[in-house]
Amino acid sequence: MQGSANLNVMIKAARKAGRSLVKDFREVENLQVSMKGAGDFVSRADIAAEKIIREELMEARPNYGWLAEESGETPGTDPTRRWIVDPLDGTTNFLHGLPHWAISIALEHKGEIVAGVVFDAAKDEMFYAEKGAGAWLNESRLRVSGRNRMIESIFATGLPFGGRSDLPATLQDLARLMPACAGVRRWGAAALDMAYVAAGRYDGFWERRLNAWDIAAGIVIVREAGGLIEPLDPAGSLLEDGEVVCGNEPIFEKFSKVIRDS
Ligand code: 2AM
Ligand code: CA
Repeated sequence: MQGSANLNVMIKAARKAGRSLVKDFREVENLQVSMKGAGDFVSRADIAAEKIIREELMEARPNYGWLAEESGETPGTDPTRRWIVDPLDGTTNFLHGLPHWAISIALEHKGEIVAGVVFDAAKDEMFYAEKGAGAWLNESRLRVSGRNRMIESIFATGLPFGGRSDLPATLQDLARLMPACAGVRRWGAAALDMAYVAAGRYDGFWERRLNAWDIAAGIVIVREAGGLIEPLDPAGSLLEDGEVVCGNEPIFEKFSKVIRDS
């Protein structure tokens, strides 16, 4: 796909940060003897990746606003455009040497996500989309799956960690969904879960209590692949609530009904 200048800037930034993170990921295994040491190392890797992305994006578009996991929000002189960045989604996987983590970069224009990049650097899978130009994985066009039977479908979610208060709600979701479907997966990187829905690898995904930077890029990637994505509360806001349900179009109504039927 011939992307816009903005998309090319985003992809370049993701590749550059990806090289840095892949190098650090190889080091992580050597540090596993001391979890504290490994944790600090991963925090530094995360911050370094964010710095690389920020430098690339801000050099190209110095007037855009900025929202990212590590450095928070900086308004731009152009109030209509904002980068939304998670330099390392799936940090816990990275720390444990699990090759399932990604860089997520989105561009918001007037409150709408117009371009998104989710880069799985360990597997060299670049998922990207631009409004009106389709969703892509490396050189191939993406399309959500066509499955329309719940019992044949696989869904992904994120399970609450570290005492998060949404555990009871998620366990109830699972109790309703698991008997009705072919399986539930939980990998711990929301940006990749959404990219996998776009790629037809999962038929749907839902999760509570996410942040804007976890889901921003995934929103446009899912939509451009022909999927549907909504806030869990139909009257809510995707980016502000961080509670999302998405899936291929044929399954979405049945799937979202099971998830919302709490
Ligand atoms: P992060 O790796 O950027 O923090 C998975 O449920 C989602 O929750 C991920 O996108 C992950 O993003 C986020 N998350 C935050 N803290 C987490 C933790 N301690 N364990 C697992 N996921 C976490
Ligand atoms: Ca994240």
